[in-house]
Amino acid sequence: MSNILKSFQAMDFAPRPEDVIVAVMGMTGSGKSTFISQCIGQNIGIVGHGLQGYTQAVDCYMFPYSDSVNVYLVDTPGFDDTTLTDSDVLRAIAAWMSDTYKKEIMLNGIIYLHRITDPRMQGSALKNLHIFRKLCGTNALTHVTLATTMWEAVQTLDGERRERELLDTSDFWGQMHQNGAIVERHYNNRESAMRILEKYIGGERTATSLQVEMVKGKKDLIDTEAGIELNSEYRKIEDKLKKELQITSEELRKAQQNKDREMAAEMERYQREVNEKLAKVQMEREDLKVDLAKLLAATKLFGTMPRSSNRNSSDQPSAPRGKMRPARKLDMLKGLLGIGPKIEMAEVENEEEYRMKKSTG
Ligand SMILES: Nc1nc2c(ncn2[C@@H]2O[C@H](COP(=O)(O)OP(=O)(O)OP(=O)(O)O)[C@@H](O)[C@H]2O)c(=O)[nH]1
Ligand SMILES: [Mg+2]
Repeated sequence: MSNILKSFQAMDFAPRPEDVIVAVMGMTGSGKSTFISQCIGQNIGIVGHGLQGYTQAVDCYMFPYSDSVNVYLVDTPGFDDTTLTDSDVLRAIAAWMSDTYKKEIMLNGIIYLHRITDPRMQGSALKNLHIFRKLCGTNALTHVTLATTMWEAVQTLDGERRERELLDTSDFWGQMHQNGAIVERHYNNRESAMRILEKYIGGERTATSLQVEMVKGKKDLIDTEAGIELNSEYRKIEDKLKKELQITSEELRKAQQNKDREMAAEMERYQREVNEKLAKVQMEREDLKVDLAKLLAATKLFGTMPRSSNRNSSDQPSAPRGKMRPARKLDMLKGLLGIGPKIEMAEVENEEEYRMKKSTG
């Protein structure tokens, strides 16, 4: 494994003009690290198991492709990571991309992986794709490969139908494909991985929109196209939380008026919870307000902070007869607003896992 360069260090990263640099992106669990291991041809211990995001930083792996060409593969965390915030992920990717661009090192290709087992493209799958699209920009699209993984885990007909939907929907892969992105199927073995990768050997390099915006345009991350996209996701969450606070305040007022102390206490507890969530979202948005210098200084080359999870389940007291239990009322409110503890099919690998995850809460 001596010729594999892990944990990118800017000073060690000096690819020659003939070397090939390819970034691998996509949702958590889409198979990015697996793809990289397959290209390298050995298990380098970077593949995850289970639903938790595994790759926590931007790492670069090198392997000699021939006597004259080394290939550098850049592993990235997904935007839906369970441990990192989306801001952390964008900051880490922006830091890597901008630092290399500053040194005039560009990318030969970007491979975006997507699980064909995901029955629907929504929620975090769509968010990932939208941020990816903005991060690339139109110019880099001719250097992009959109590849589906996990074909052996679907019925071929289902896979083909989903692939057609990806291509036929402009907002999914349609527009990117029309603008030059190549579409491939990855069959989970080295031969397939190398077939996808080899297109970039001997090819030209390109810059992504994010690199140009941060380095040449001297924009803060929040003002880049990718930053704007992520910021708008944060705004949507913030709006929902604020609406939730409004409704909860009204419920609290009613409970106080009716001298329903139990309900009032529950509403107050819930308000605190929502306020904490709101503060967290606002902090994550603040994290995007960085320029290149601050970003590189703060991340000290891709340091990322774990996200604190704050999901306590509390025992619910029983309610007097004829009254709706506070917990049920809360669930109803959350349901109305669409912010309950929801598990999306697109976030798990298959239906069995979905059912398991649902039944364990
Ligand atoms: N059946 C099948 N399993 C795959 C394939 N690619 C990856 N996996 C499995 O899917 C799981 C996640 O793969 P990873 O390569 O860690 O995914 P990742 O995209 O790097 O995930 P993060 O690091 O969390 O962002 C692992 O258990 C892999 O063995 C594939 O093409 N087919
Ligand atoms: Mg990984």
